[in-house]
Parts: sequence; C-alpha cells; structure tokens
Amino acid sequence: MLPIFNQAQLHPHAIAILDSSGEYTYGSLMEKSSQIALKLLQGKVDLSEARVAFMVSPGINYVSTLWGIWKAGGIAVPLCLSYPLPSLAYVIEDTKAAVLVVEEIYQDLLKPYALEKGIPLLDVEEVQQDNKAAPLTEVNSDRGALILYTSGTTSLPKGVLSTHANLEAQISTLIHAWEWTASDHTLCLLPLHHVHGLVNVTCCALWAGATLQFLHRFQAEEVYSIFLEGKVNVFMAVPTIYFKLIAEFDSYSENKKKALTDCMSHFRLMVSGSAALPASVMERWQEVSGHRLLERYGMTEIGMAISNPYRGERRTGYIGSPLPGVKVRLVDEAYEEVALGTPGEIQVKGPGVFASYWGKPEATQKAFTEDGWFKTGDIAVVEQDYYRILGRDSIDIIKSGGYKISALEIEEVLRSHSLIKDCAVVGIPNEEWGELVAAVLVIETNLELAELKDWLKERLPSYKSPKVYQILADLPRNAMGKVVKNELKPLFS
Ligand code: MCA
Ligand code: AMP
Repeated sequence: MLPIFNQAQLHPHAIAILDSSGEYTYGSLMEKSSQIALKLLQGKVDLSEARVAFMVSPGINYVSTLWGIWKAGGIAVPLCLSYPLPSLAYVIEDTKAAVLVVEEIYQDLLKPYALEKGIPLLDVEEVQQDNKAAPLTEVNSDRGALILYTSGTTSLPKGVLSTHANLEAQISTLIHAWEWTASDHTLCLLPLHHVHGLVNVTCCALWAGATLQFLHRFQAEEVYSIFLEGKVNVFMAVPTIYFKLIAEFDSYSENKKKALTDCMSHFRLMVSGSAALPASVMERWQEVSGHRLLERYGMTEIGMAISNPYRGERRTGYIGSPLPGVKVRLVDEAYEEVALGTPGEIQVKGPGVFASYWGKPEATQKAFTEDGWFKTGDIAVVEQDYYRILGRDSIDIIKSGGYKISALEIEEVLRSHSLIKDCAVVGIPNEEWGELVAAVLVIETNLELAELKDWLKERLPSYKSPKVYQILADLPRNAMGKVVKNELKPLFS
C-alpha cells in the first residue's frame, strides 16, 4: 500500500477533513476513496497510469477522488476550478484523460464537451453510492501520481508529472522540517491544482494524521471567524492573502483586533510562500498575529527546496537555507558554481524533483543540466548562510497573487482578436499582488476595452487577464525586431 494510506490507517477514528458538509474520519476517507477507486476501475484490476482529470471543490469529495485515483493506479489531474472551457480542454486533451470525475456544479460546463469528445464523465456524488468492497491493486511508489500544469517560457502551460516517490519525498521533508503532528489542525484555502495547497497543506496534513479544514473561497472575514473558533494552529498562504488579511484586520474595532491577535498568537506555525514576501507584510503581520512568518521557496517541479527554519532565525527578505534531502547550488551561465556572495541561478537535485514534463521529452531534457540538476530560472545570492531571491532569468514569467503566469500565453490569446494588430504583456510591481498583468496593445481604432475584457473571460481564467492596459501606435523593438519589454514597464508607473 502507498505510504500515505499506511499513514491514514494509523488513526482511523481521528477527524481527517472538515468541510461545509461536515466532519470525516480517516476511516471514512479511506472507505470513500476505495469506492471511487472501484468505480474508476469498472472491473479492471489497475488503471495502469491512465490519467483521470477531476473538477471537484475542496473538501471530502476532492480528497476522496484524489486518493481513489491513486488507489486504482491512475494519475491524478486536478483541474482549476476557475478555468473557462478552452483552458480545461487543453489540460484534458494534453493529458489524454481517460475519464473525468466532475462535481454537479461543474457539469454544465464539462458535460457537453465530454459527450462531444466521447470521454466518460462520472458524477463524484453518484460514484460514492456504489458500496461494494473489493481488494485493490498494489501501486508502487515509482509510478506516476500527479500532473500539475505550470506556466513557463513557452506559450502553453506544461504538465509536471510527479511520481508517488517524488511526492513522498516532498511531503516527508516538510513533515520533519516544520514538525507536523497528528494534533495539528490547518485551514486550507489555497487552490488544489498547485503544490502549495495540494502538497504543502493537504498532503502534509493528511500524512501527519492532522485535521484539514477546507474553506472553498478565500474571504478574509471568514478566515478570521474560523480562527476565532480556536481550533486552527497551522496556516499557510501566499503573500497576497496576508496582505488582504492585514487590510481586513485594520478595519476591525480594537476589541476584535485584540481577540484575534490573542487567538493567532497561540498558533504553532504560519508560513508564506509562492512569491516574494514584502518586508512590510512580514513586519505588519508580526504585529497583527504575533508570528514571524516562515518564508520558504519552492516550485511545481521540485516541491519545497529552501526554507527559513522552524526553530531559529526567520530573516526578513530571505528564503532561508536548503531543506534536508534537497541539494541546491547557485551557478553562472556556464553552470559553474558561483563564489559565495555572487548571484547565480538556483539549481536543484533530490528525490522530490519531478519525473518529466508530460509528453514533452525535449522540454524535460532542456530543463536539466547534463549532470541532472534542475534549472529553476530563479536568481539568488547567499548572504550569511541564507538565500535571497533577486529575480528571474525571464521577463515573460509573471507572479500575481502567487500564480505563475506566462506573458507569452496571454499575448497569443490577445493576438487572436481580430482588432488587435500587435501586443506585449509585462508584469508590473504591485504591493498587494506582487505583480499585475499589464498589456500594451496596438489596435484598430474601434476596439472597446470593456468588450475585450468580456471576450477574454471566455478564453482565459480571470487571474490571467490583464488588469491594466496601454495603447500605443507601435511597440518598441530592438535591431533584431524583438519587443523591448523593459521600455514598456515605465508606461504603467
Ligand atoms: C484573483 N484575481 C487575481 C488573482 N486572483 N488577479 C491577479 N492575480 C491573482 N492571483 C482577480 C480576479 O481576476 C478578479 O478580478 C478579482 O481578483 C477577484 O477574484 P477572486 O477570485 O474573488 O479573488 P480572490 O479570491 O481574492 O483571490 C485572490 C487569491 C488567489 C486568494 C490570492 O489569487 C489565490 O488563491 N492565490 C493563490 C495561488 C496559489 O496557490 N499559488 C501557488 C502556486 P476581476 O474582478 O477583474 O474579474 S505556486 C506553487 O505551488 C509553488 C510550488 C510554491 O512555491 O508555492
Ligand atoms: P510555480 O511554478 O507556480 O510552482 O511557482 C514557482 C515560482 O514561484 C518559483 O520559481 C519562484 O519564482 C516563485 N517563488 C516561490 N516561492 C518564492 C519565495 N518565497 N520568494 C520568491 N519567489 C518565490
């Protein structure tokens, strides 16, 4: 049996999941996920790494589906809940998903598509009414477990395939480094198609035997109400969420502020990651909650690599030092290690590093050095033993609210609009979002921006849509004809 299920069997009566429909023990989670596995298997003994894409809200149904796919020997492909149909179809078709598991509220979106493409679609609720028990196949840890999509320097997102062994390494590193235990209770409000919400929060909590409480949509007021119930003691989020929580806190009465600060000061751990944590947020959050946030660094392809310590100095503006079991080096353009104090690209090796980009052997090969180091593209420097991120090697990657967004992907969509003659997309600094997606357009005179925004809604998830626009007669280009994006950023200041 996969280790995550062995772990679950250690505490069958403990509460694993708390969601808007109730509480569920580890025992009932094991049962529900076995039912889903049997339904997916349809009499077969093993899905043999068939991809199962699923669109299910965070909660018991989400985790039962994920575990059900794993128990049946499939590869799980979680779909982003805010994607419009073209973005969902890309993931489903790129992974060649054999079956879709879909919650009722998403069926209007996916059912006609599934019918047209002849892909079987299972309703997650109906799956669980099937109650037969039967033995399940043995899945070994070297097999594919998960494909998560990540944007990069190519226009279309790439599927990152991780094996069970990769995930087990990513999880067990954090269990030890951040001292997770079965008495922890965490609140998960992050999306579950990314490592932060799925591995760092969901899988770590379940591995530890802790209680995992889900909040489907982030709402600062609701987060604080849950905190005041006094059960949550571990919390992880992206810097934008801490920014929004601070703004909400600042709107409260002195009495409510005091109650909240008292409550949060009893938490065991608060973590920030996925994007640079501004010093102003780090310092203000300490006043609000009594906690120095533990900032860490990771990537979809590698899980977590570098972290401030659980015990010890959590230094503002730094991501800490390599986690146990993860090898990290900083290199120059010739892949030679740089001298201490000199900036270099972060490269990573270790058992948590992904297996391959799904269906993209060339991209996989390009992502590694000849001697097997994964090239992150992030530039950092080491100062007094701690790593500090300086930036990225590509201007085309934007981080907004913790999401990684490819400027090239947005440009390609914009260019397909009949009234857009040319365009360039850049990220501009923003305190709340880290960066904002900004578009410079060269247009036919009769393009209305309001109409463009509606047109984009059908083609891109809203977090990828440009938030600000500038119109130019021509884009600045260098002698090679390439757009000089650095000249565009000041247009938005
Ligand atoms: C929402 N909006 C955004 C973003 N999110 N705009 C830019 N960037 C965003 N990330 C916009 C919407 O387009 C919409 O605009 C308006 O905000 C309200 O949308 P809503 O969904 O209600 O916003 P929200 O609920 O307040 O969302 C903010 C959020 C969310 C909670 C911060 O963005 C989020 O969950 N971010 C976390 C992403 C994450 O988990 N990343 C981890 C990947 P309009 O009104 O104009 O339509 S990185 C990772 O996994 C690695 C391994 C790592 O290191 O962790
Ligand atoms: P993703 O590909 O969505 O997994 O995002 C990974 C990227 O997020 C990394 O390559 C970094 O650029 C960025 N990132 C993650 N954590 C941090 C952090 N603590 N500080 C700065 N950037 C971060």
